[in-house]
Amino acid sequence: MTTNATLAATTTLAEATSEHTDGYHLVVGALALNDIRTIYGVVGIPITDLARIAQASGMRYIGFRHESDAGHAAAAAGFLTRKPGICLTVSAPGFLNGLVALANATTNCFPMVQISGSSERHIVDLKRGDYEELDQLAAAERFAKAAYRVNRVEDIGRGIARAIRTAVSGRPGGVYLDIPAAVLGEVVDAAAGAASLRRVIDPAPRQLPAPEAVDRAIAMLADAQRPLVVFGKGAAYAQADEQIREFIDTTGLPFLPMSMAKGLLPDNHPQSAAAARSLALRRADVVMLVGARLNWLLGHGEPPQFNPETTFIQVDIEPAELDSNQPIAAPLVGDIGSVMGAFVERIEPGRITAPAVWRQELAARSAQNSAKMTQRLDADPHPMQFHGALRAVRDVLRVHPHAYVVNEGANALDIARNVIDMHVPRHRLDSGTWGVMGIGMGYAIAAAVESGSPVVAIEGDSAFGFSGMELETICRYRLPVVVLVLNNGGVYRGDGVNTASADPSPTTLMCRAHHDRLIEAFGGTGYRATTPAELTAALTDALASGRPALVDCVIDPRDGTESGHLTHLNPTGVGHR
Ligand code: ADP
Ligand code: TZD
Repeated sequence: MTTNATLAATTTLAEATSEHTDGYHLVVGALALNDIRTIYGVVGIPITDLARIAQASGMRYIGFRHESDAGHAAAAAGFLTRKPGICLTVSAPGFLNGLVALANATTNCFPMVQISGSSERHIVDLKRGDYEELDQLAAAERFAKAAYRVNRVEDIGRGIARAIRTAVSGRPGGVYLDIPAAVLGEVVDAAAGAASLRRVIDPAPRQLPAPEAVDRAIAMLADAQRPLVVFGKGAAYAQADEQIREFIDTTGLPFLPMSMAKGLLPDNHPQSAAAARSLALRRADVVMLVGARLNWLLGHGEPPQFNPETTFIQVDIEPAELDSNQPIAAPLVGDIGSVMGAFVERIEPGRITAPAVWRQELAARSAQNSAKMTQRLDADPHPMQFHGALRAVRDVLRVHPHAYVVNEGANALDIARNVIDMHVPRHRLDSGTWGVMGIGMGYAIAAAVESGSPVVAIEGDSAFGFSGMELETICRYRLPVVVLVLNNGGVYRGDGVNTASADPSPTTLMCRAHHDRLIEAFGGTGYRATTPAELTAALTDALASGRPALVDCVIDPRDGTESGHLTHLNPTGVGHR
């Protein structure tokens, strides 16, 4: 069957000359043959022509202002589509700028491929001082799932196929592909070049669990007094939405979504234990992890977050993950779609239920916590605080359930995660496993490019600064992205004082900066909101326009906790409140 991608590949190759092609065209042809439709990057020597040729072939090239942002965009595209996002970087410094995103993607288990041009091998390897000299392959090796180099033009098809399969199969991650400038420029016979390209068949083959492993887990859930299912971003990534819904519906089990699994099942689902999170984790006797690791985000599965008697079931595609923190009593290795499908098939009707006493315990705590939260959200102090601002955002987003939410910061992240309900799978993208700042604009751009849907980026003012220049990219491509800067004038808070000198304190940022004016420089619409009502009006208006916009949300500099919810990780142990 001839697909659009194969057509594009053929056209691209034909364009080189009727008889000859080169490394540039082969890279684009190989990507097109594997249904890659978008490249994110920053151009320069030696990859500028690669971007031009990609555009000429009908592929989209989205040009950024910094490679970290392009890399984060590629990672987000990988998470959203289950196809590796592609990030294109120039040699040495551009490569290194992109490497943060590649490492972050690997940590988050997002598939992406960073393709970087590199300088002359025979000069680099003797350290003779080439233009942008760096042994990039060696540097990338430690920070990626895998790193490869293409040394011959005839290996371009093989290299790209290998990078794609490595990125998406098993536990997804970031792959580095080094292509020296000389290989890109090498001219070869067009027919031989076309014949060297490969289409990867079934890049992430299903991995089925053993039936006895499923039965072991079913027996544990059937005997549990206080069972709990925890969904992580691996479950969202797996696109096994149907199987997961069926499992939760047939068992009636309570569940907790990790932050990027929010919306996999709607946050207002009656079995969601999100509003009783601490109690659910602390009291559960059997916890089933589905695409979620027992890392720091879950207190390593230890007290005080968990009960020391808890037994664990874990569903993961990566066998080495199991037992990494707590002993796993029922390991299930496989892809989440296959594993959850096997559960649904093998559970006899009525075998697994959520005991009524447990359901009531969770419901009572949820009601209590929700009442407290409502009280906080309804308070309307002036100056505006995080909760009031985020209540306004929540209410507007309720009428836009298909909008993507990107979220970073400390308080801006922790509070928004709790306040903003998600109703659709894979619509929330945030700082993730590393708690990294700087993903904001890259993730937002990828979400808009890949989906065409509106995106609302909820940003701490410090967090926004890491990728803020991409406002120009958002405006240049006219993307439907609304950036909300929760501006409390500081890292965490804006009232830091330097008692030692006249310099600003380490946490101080420019008090009362007008971030709204930044986007105006590029033709977008800037708003400034000092009350929840103004924020409601601005966000409503911005979403209705479908145009790039930024709302500077003026927050009380005294609101926010140092390190957000991570006060316990501060070495001094004292967060300022
Ligand atoms: P969270 O931060 O949301 O708790 P993590 O990133 O810690 O989630 O965990 C995601 C887990 O999901 C990883 O251990 C990864 O190996 C696993 N995973 C990713 N994709 C799949 C898949 N298709 N099938 C099974 N497990 C997967
Ligand atoms: N650099 C990187 C790349 N990642 C980080 N996580 C940090 C620095 C440290 N850091 C945090 O962990 S949160 C944060 C930083 C700098 C910013 C918090 O301030 P904010 O958010 O304005 O973004 P709030 O809402 O005011 O807390």
